[in-house]
Amino acid sequence: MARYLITSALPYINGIKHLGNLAGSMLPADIHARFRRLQGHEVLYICATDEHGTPAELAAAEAGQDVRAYCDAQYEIQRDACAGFKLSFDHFGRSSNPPNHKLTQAFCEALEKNALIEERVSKQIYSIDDGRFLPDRYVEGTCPHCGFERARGDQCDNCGTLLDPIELINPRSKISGSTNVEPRDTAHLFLKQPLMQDRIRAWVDQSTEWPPLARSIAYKWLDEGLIDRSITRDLSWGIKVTQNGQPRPGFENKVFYVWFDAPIEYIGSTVEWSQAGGGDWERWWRTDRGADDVTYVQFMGKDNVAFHTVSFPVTIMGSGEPWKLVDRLKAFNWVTWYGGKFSTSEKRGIFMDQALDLLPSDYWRWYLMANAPESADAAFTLEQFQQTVNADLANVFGNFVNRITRFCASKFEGVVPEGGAPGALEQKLETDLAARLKALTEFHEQMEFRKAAAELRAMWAAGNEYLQVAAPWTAFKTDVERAAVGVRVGLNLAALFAILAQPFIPDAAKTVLDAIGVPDQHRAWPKQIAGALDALPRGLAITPPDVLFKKIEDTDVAAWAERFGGG
Ligand code: B3M
Ligand code: ZN
Repeated sequence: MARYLITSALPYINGIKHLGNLAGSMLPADIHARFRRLQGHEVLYICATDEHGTPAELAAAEAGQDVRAYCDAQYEIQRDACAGFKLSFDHFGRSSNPPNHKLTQAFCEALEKNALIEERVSKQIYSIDDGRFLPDRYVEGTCPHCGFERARGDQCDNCGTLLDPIELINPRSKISGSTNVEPRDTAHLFLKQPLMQDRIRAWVDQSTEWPPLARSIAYKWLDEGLIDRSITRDLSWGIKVTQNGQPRPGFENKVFYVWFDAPIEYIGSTVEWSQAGGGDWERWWRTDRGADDVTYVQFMGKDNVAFHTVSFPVTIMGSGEPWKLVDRLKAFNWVTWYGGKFSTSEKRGIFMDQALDLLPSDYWRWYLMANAPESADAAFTLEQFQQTVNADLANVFGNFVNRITRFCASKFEGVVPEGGAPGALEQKLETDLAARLKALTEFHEQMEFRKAAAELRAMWAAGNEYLQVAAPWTAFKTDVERAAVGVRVGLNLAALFAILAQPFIPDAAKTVLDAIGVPDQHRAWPKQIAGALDALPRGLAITPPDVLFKKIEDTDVAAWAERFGGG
């Protein structure tokens, strides 16, 4: 038994996430966590909302709410949507909670002791009418690179260039629209990342378990050369800057930059878990307290990779303290909405809460992972969603379970038949499934979600083929013993398929396992197929479940396309 610490990128607090966000971090992390738990490993799956920075303040202002009240409300909305999708977090915390404040301040102080922090005066945009500095997204203006007139202070959405607000041409305040702005001096803390460049490179060199996408992004940043990074902002909402545990002079109106404190919340949320009675958090994070035998796995979208492979490791290593670093990292491309962007404001795409109003979570979980954006971006289309759900879940898995359990109920009194002996057909099935189970397990271990889903689907299909040939409904008329074998093997297959489906579609899997009466202790991930086709006690009473998956109709697709802006 091993120990796995699993984190998924922390969703921003500014509004409910869309299906693409879900597919690129939280959902695959959940599937991996469930898989590792089924294997019998000790798993701690941690996530939280990312609540600081200008996006949170601006969204609160737009909603006409105080930022703390806004975050409180949004946290509950996101937490409930995650619960609706059956994301099995051990803890879902908040980056605004006290543990993160303490940790973030302590990290900065440790970095400063190691001469990695420098206080430096630089020019920032000051709005005279608003009486404040305008960091990041608080200022808009014309992009100096492409001429786009609505570029944000931190990034131009037209050409994608990362910007410093001071570079904008014709800057104006996002708060008041005022152009009465000027550059003014303000002090900030800078993290001297170049001093850590060699150590980070050496660590990336030996992080051979990262996938190519993550490694190449890390090397790109290292090759371009790390720069001193400002880790504070002129904002009021966030984590206050301290020195020796006291408010840092000159920083009374400043807080840490959101990307400095957000990854620290992985630890903060684990402390929250501990405070809520979860257990000893240091065992998971401090290598001097037992965390050196933890495997730490992170899940995220590709735009977050540099922050996790370079910036956060600079914080961790630079502290000089024995913190756990990431061992394996899984990064995803984008899920697009018919090839374009999901957009809240333009009502394009389906968001997490809306999805659950339409269909149960398993439908979405299956589709999103069977088409996971692993090697390239993946387009979500309602037509493909319909096709995948109907083919895989309704016709293959659902139909298999319904057919065999109903036939058992009508012809074998609803109990696992006693008689008959398996033959060549069963032997061939077992050989085939043994190879597939090995592949399925490896794909899960390698976090290859598309391949894992395809392999599971292939096992379900092999079961259907078996039933097609064994045809107990035909055999029953001439050879009851033969039919008994078909039914017994069929019921055992239904149980096996449900056990293996638990990470992807936990609710439907549970319905099947409950209907067949598989006790909890027999729902673990199987190491081999041998015995699995005759695992249910003969004579065990089963109940056919209700229809597992209803088909998605063309009329549904048409209605949803209209409502969510389909192709
Ligand atoms: N909130 C960005 C994002 O959701 C950011 C991730 C933080 S992970 C520490 O893409
Ligand atoms: Zn631009």
